[in-house]
Amino acid sequence: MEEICWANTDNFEESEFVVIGIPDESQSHALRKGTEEAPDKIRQISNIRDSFERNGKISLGRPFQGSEKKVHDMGNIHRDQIENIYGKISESSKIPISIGGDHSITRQIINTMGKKYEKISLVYFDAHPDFVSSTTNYYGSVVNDVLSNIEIESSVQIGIRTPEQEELDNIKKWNLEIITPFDIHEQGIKKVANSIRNKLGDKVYVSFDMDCVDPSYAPGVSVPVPMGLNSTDAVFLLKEIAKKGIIGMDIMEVCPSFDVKDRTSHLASRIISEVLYSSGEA
Ligand SMILES: [Mn+2]
Repeated sequence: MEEICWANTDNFEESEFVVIGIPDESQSHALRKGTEEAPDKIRQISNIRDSFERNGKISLGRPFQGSEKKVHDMGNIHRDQIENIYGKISESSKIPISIGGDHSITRQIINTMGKKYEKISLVYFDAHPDFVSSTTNYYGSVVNDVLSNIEIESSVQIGIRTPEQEELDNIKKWNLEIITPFDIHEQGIKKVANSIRNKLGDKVYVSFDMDCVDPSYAPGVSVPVPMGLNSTDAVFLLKEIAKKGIIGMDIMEVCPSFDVKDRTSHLASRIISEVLYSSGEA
């Protein structure tokens, strides 16, 4: 298996960040299938598009700002290994960067990390709130399924634009803050970034469903919704959040078989690099 091009150590012990692929879509109800192909595809595209060969040597197209971090790519794991492996990762205070797979994987990651970290501030980038409570343990009920491990007052959802009524009722009931693409349009990206940073606690977990981004930038997702974030705004927010420091991040729902010229996998690779390089920088 190829490693993501941002990985620079084979030694788990010395790494600060750990990349883990979870190629599983067994709890998705989406009509589009294929998110299980994303971890390997994103790694492959990272090596093709984010590196350059100069006189026989490979160099990375690194982000413009920030510094390199020690990154280890653990390869792919099965869904039923999450508790064991993420227990080990969080016990050693390493920061997991997970690549799905369907979004329900986030439930298992947060509920495992919640055994070490209390009051997790969840930053949930998504077109969908995933706050269904009438059905649980699938890709549409993630926020409901992690409620006991997050601090909802310091959590936020970004990019939401197609909630079900049941989800609107839950958002209201729990007083969860929502930032829609129209809010960003109206207030400006810098103001939105500042208000998010002021709201978050010191244990921040970022879950990034690629469908928060507009389908023109990210066509290869399992449930595309028009009128999303542009890629620069999404990454600007991610970087501003990462600068404060995060305990973990995931990038979910990339669906390579519906992509256009691997555009979405390339964006996913760039997002991982920008978060890695920005992390803890301010
Ligand atoms: Mn979604």
